[in-house]
Parts: sequence; C-alpha cells; structure tokens
Amino acid sequence: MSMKISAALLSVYYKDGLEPIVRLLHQQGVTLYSTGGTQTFIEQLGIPVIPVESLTGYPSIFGGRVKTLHPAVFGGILYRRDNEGDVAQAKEHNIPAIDLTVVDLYPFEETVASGASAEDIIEKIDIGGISLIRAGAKNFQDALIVSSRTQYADLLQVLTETDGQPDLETRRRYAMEAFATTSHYDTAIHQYFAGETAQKKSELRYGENPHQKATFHGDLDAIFDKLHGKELSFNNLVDVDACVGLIDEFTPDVPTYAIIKHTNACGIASAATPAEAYAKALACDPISAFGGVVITNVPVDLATAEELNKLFMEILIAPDYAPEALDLLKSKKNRILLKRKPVELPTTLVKTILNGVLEQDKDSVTETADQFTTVTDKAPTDSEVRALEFALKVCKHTKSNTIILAKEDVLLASGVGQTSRVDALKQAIEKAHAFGFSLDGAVMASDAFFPFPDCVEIAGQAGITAVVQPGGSIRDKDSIEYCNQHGIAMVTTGVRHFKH
Ligand code: 93A
Repeated sequence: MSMKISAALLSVYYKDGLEPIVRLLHQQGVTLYSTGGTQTFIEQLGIPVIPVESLTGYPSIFGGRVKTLHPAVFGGILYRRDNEGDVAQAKEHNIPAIDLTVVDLYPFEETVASGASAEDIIEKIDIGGISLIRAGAKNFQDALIVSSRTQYADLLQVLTETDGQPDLETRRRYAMEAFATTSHYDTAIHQYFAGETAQKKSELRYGENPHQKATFHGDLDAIFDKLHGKELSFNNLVDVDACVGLIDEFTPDVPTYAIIKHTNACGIASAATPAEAYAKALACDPISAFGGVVITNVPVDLATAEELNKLFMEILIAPDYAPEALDLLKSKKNRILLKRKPVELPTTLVKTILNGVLEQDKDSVTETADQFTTVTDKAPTDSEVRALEFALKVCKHTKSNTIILAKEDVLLASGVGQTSRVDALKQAIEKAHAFGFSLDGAVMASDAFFPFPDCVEIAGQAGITAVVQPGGSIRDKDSIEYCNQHGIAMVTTGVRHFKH
C-alpha cells in the first residue's frame, strides 16, 4: 500500500545533505513545514516553507526546548488516515496531515565527546525531535519517518522511484530504523548519566607496572587543563582520581591541601591560609609525600607555590594558579600541573572482576555532626566534633581497614589497608609518634565498627579523647564501657565506609 506525501515536516540539526531532498519535495508539490534553523535554511534555497509556529500558534519557547511539542504537530503525524473518528477530529481541530517527517537529532554523543560542560550536554538531549521520530515511526501505516542523515541518499532514491509515494514495506523499514536511532540515542544518554561514557581512549605508556599494557578510556581534557609536565601514567591517573574524590569533601571556603600516595592521603589539612594548610599537610608525613600527588581546593598563590616547589611531587592539581605561582612551578620539567575544570564527575563506579563487571554508586555519604549520636556519658567538645568530622572525611577515602587520627582540621596519621583494625590503629599511632605528634586530645575515626574493645583501649592509652565509628557491633557496649571508664567521648554514625 502506498501513500502520497503531501506535507512534510523537516527539523534537522545538521543541514548538510538536506538541499536535494528539499528541492525534490518541492518539485513533487509537497507542502513544507519546518523549525527555526531548518526553516531559514530552506528559505535561503528560495523554496517556500511554513514555520511550525503557524501550525502550533506558539513561538519556539524556553530557548528552543519547546518548538514542535504540540498536538497540531503530533496529531498531524499520528492520526489514522483510515479512521473516521481520527479524520473527523483532525478536521475539527484544524490539524493538517504530516506525511513525512525528517529529523536529525541534537548531537548528544558528539557533545559529550567534545568535553562540553554538563549544562551544554543536558541541553543537547533532544526531546521534540526524538518524539517526532517515535510518532512518525508509530504511524508508519500512514507516514514516513526519516530519523537520520545517513538515510538521505536512500530517501532521495525512494522519493524519486515512487514519485513521492513510498510503499508500506519501505515505511516499515524506516520505522524500524527510527526505533534503532531512538534506542541508540537514549542508550547514550543513559550511559552518560551512568558515567559510562568511555568515548575517548588513549594508550598509556604502560599499566601499573612496565610489563603491563594499558589504555585509558575517558576524556581527561574534559576535566583538566594540563598546564605543564609529562604524560600522566596509569598510576598517576589512579592517584588523581583518589585526590579528586578526597578534596571534593572540602568546600573551597576553607583552604585545604592534600597529599596522596598510592591513593591514600599521607597528609591533609585545612587552615586559614593556603600556605598554612599545605605546611600542615606536608608535616603529617614528609617522607611519604616525596613523589606524591598534591591537590588543593583553592587557587595556588605564590607563597604556597614557593613551598610546593621544594617538594618532589608527581602532580599538582588546583582550581587555578596565580600567574607567578605557575611560572615558578613550571621550573621543574616533568612536574605535571593540572587545572581542574568545574565539571561534575560520574556518580557510578565500575570495576571488572572474574568474567564480569561490578557496578555501584560511589560512596557519596558524608556525615556531619548533626548525624552523630553520642553513645558515651561524655559528649565530644566542639573542637573534637570538628576534628571528628574532618577525620571521617579522610577515613572515607582511605583503604580499609583504616584508622584516622586527627586534631582539629589536620591529619596526624593514618593506618591504611590493614587486614585488622588493631593493626591499622597501631600503625597510625606509631607514625604519629615517629613524626613527633602528641596524640593527647586527638580524635580517631574508624571506617567500620569495632568488633572488640581492643581499639578503644589502645587509643585511650595513646591519649585519644574522642572516637567516631559506625556502631552496630554486638560488642559495642564493651567499647562504650571502656570509653566511659576513661573519659573518652564516642559518637556513632550508622554508616560504614569500607574502601577496597
Ligand atoms: O529542544 S527540543 O527537544 N524541543 C523541541 O520541541 C524540538 N523539536 C525539534 N528540540 C527540538 N527539535 C530539534 O531541533 C530537532 O531534533 C533538530 O535537531 C533541531 C532542529 O532545530 P532548527 O530547525 O531550529 O535548527
């Protein structure tokens, strides 16, 4: 069964390749309707075209977000030509038939791949166009839907050979292709939201070790401006990721510096000035800081750059650099200087295991003091509460099992990636002492509950006066009892922060 194309709606993002189609349709006496940019294009060819606004009675509104979304447009595509009721309603509401719809969607995938901002990417989610495609495809019995520029050559042939009267089989084939287009489009949007857009890839010199081959699937340029230095390595990328996750816990109203080694913080501090924050972060463990990755949430000023310049570091990441700070830091040839762009990162984490892939939400929960439940007789002091909040943020981004020791907004020491919590604590205490810190009045954060009271016993003996932990062990009361006997404050959060 063939149908005669009398009217067509053209709404295409890229206008290339459209001209011969417009000319042919015009020759075949087809009435053309079109949206803004496409209309201008057709007018420039000297071919009459009716703006879609005169169908809808509405201008294009909300920055073009709503231009074709109207019953007069969708009715014209969707009404059943052999259904008396539909035909009567179309007449009643003054809805002319649209027999051919030609759409080229907003280039969503290209926009993601270009490293555009999240805002630009969202604007490139086509709503009207994709709906037109679905409508035209649904009513393939009565209409022809062209959903991609790749079909233009075939369309020209069909229109020519059939004299503008494509048969049912062709219309059904175009409908099938249309649904392939929409499902591909929506999958790309889903993948973007799921953080799976591995659009770009770059070969790395090697993987975790020189004998391992490696590739990065992603687009670093979308996140950073690389201002200076050598290529990022596999391990650099892993550390950069860890740095970004950690620093994003801290709002830029308080200058914070963190130094990362093998994904764990070996120093982090917030302070009144950037230079002070850096000095305190470095003091935590200046030995581990050698060859580390440094990140800050504030622009790098000259005073801090002068200190940073003394450290052998792989990478420095900052939201910005004062020009003189940048000049100074560029003095080391290989040092990588990254300027972070204000883009949002995916909220999903993907990891291969065995013959499959594990996918989970990133750990986005950060507890603040109002979520603390004091479980001991003694409540933490205000300064302990501040230190507990700080320690928890660091704890969340440190490999399990972990214990974080802090005072105010400064990391004193941590025990990382231990197979027992007691070992993590012992490691932290030993490190704190080795770098000359007194633990009297320090606080402790634990990523998971204490199965036995041994941790609080050791911590209490070391001088710790306040503890935060998720709670939930059947032996919580043993730890609480020890704290009560020794004047230690303990708060629970109910949230575990394992990181493997
Ligand atoms: O923002 S939209 O989703 N809202 C709409 O109502 C709409 N209708 C068509 N985008 C919409 N379109 C798209 O506009 C088409 O898919 C096409 O990509 C583009 C053509 O716009 P113009 O003709 O103004 O260049």
